[in-house]
Amino acid sequence: MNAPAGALKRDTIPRLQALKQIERKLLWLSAWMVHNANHLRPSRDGLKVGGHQASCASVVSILTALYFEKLRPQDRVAVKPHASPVFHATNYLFGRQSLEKMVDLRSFGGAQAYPSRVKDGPEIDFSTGSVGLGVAATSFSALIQDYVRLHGLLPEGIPPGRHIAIAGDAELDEGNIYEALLEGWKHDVRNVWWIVDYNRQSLDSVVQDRLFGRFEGLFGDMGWNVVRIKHGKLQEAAFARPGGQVLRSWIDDCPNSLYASLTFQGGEAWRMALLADLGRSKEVRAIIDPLTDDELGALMTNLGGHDIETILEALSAAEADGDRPTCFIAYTIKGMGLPFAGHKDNHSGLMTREQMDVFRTEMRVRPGHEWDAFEGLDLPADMLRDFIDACPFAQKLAPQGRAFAPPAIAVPAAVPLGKLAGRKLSTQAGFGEILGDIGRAEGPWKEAASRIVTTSPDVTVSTSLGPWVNRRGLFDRHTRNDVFRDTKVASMQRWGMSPGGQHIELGIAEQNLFLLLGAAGLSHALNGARLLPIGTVYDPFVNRGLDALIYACYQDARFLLVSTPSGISLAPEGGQHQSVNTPLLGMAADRLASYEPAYVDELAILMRWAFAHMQAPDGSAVWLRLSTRALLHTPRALDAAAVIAGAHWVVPPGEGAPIALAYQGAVAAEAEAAFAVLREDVPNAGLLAVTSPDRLYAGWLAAQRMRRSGGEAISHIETLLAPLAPGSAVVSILDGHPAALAWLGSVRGQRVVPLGVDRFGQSGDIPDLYCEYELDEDAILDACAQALLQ
Ligand SMILES: Cc1ncc(C[n+]2csc(CCOP(=O)(O)OP(=O)(O)O)c2C)c(N)n1
Ligand SMILES: [Mg+2]
Repeated sequence: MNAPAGALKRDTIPRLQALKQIERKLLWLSAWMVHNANHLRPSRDGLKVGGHQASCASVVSILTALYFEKLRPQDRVAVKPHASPVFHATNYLFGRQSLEKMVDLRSFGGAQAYPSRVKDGPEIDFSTGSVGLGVAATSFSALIQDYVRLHGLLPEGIPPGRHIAIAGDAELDEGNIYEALLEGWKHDVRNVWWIVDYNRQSLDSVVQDRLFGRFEGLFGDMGWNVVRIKHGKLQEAAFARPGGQVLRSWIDDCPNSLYASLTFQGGEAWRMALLADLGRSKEVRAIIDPLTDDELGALMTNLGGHDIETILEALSAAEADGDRPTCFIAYTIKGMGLPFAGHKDNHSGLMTREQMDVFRTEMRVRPGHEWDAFEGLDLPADMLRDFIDACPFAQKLAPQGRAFAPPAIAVPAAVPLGKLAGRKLSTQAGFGEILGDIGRAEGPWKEAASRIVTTSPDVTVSTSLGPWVNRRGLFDRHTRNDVFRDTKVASMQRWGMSPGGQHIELGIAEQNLFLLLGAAGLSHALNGARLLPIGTVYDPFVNRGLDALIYACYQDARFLLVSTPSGISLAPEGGQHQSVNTPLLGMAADRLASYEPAYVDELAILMRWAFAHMQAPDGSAVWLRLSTRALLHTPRALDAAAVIAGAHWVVPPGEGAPIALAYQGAVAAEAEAAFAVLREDVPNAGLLAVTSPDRLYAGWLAAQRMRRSGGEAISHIETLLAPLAPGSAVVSILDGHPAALAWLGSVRGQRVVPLGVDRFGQSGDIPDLYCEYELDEDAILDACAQALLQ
């Protein structure tokens, strides 16, 4: 990255003046964009379109200072969800957002209501929308940046970036923020800034007074620098005058609600309130009496978060402080500069047409020129264009902009797999063995293995990552010896930590697991360094991190999730450890291909495929639901394509067969036993191994869509079920919610008797539990009898 040609030119432009012009334009464009969407586009459904003019106005100065002065192209930013319009406007000024999309804000194909990587394009570093997640994501992306840097994977000449969240103050109510803070502290995360838009308003209300004191304490405890950006230059100048400290104390002590209400009411109300409390001070009167109402209003609302100079000073001081994580509490006013500034109900408030007309006049925007980038400003357009083009942030990192697109890492034809025949092995144990063997480093997997990074929320050993970790070590920015090993205490686990380690050990918080997988799964785009992230977790606790998992998928992050153990097959552990709903989650989650193999030969096919699918342009993240239940492996030839497509016949049905069993996962043994008995009565019955209801279902829907649009397609499950007789029956069995397979009957109009778990589990052994929940051989045969009689 050479200095841009315009950099010199930029130095000749009065910088603060230019920034203030941009600030003004962002305020206008964001308010106009929302206005246009709500008032000027015809509505076909009568729904309110919405948008957040007040939330945008709150951060206009912060965005201006950051994007047009401080940010470097390698910096990565999560912008608070409700600042989406002003963020789109920012990108528009950089030429990275189109006019058409802004005109179409919140309509189909237009700019998204909340910033979206996938829908708005790669200039969005992090999607935001579910409050709290984008903020925390920056801490994990900073950790991943350190990881790739210390592994020597960053592209040459690209210095590490800063990972920045512009957060709404109510986002700090979300618990995931504090989980992330604690985890960040453990990993000594650097290069993170969180800039809190402290407008002291959320959606419903004005937030508690002096909350900042709590934030300061919490962040300080986690090793963060906390910087308050409280007063602007006007206020500081007033405070420096005789009596100024009295005024400062009054502002500092003013309850949030009163401050907001006075802001809304304006200069006259400020004067009455100040005179009532401080009217006897001649010095204070000397400050406020000469001011007009408007000037007094401007002074009282001149908070630090609206003063570009003050913001820049605070950011520069933090830069000089190095890479220490820093939280800026920027005092702002929600709706600043708009008619509903400070009003507690302004979150979804929209300016009326009349208010917009007044605002347009104030902004000197001529009708018909509302979208012009430099309309009504005090500096010439070409000067501002030069200024923006020469911003450090305007520079490209890669030919296509700021997002990288490194090539895929080659994936060998097969994973290492020992002899399975005759062994009793669970899929979880098989996973541990395969990954451990990949971790031996030599041979065809050497390159791919060097890109694998594993992580687990305190269940590394119990999800069978042990052999891999023993070979590859734990990642830490600092080398730390394994004390147990050094003192020769016997242990199976070798837990030395170093910057070269390839396992990131997390605390128990599952949201952090998925936030980290999300960050690692975007490393190719954000860091230009492709990783193959694998996260392991107990299957039921996917629910605990579900929002962050969906968030990672929404961002199109690429990773392999291994959830194990699963289902009631985890017998003695009881109901809170036995998952029921996860197969349905796998079906319902977009950009997540979900599988549940029963045997390790299937697992081996799927693991190899997953490493490729995670990297394919039209691929996705992959989820493997595994089990600790050991099954006897017998030699067989498998159709890999069928395993990947979601199902294969273990015993194909004869033409016109009246019944088939379809099993998924660890209940294979019961299905096989029942099938042996069934075949005595129905010799042409079939036995179907389902590896992925998710893929089967997706394929079926896709084929139907294709046919509806006149194309020809037949899905894998349609082909598989074709030999069965019309009106035949399918008994489906899985250790999870039966609805995951109950739909099979709709494919060709067959009758399904679905077996599975639809109640909370409990402790027991497998025979007792499979009997109670109707998954054992008898239950399957009963279901077959019922199916054949129907
Ligand atoms: C997880 C989640 N819960 C609830 C919401 C609905 N919601 C949208 S904005 C908001 C309050 C935001 O307040 P703040 O973060 O202070 O933003 P600002 O004041 O800057 O608009 C809430 C509760 C959401 N988007 N995400
Ligand atoms: Mg707020």
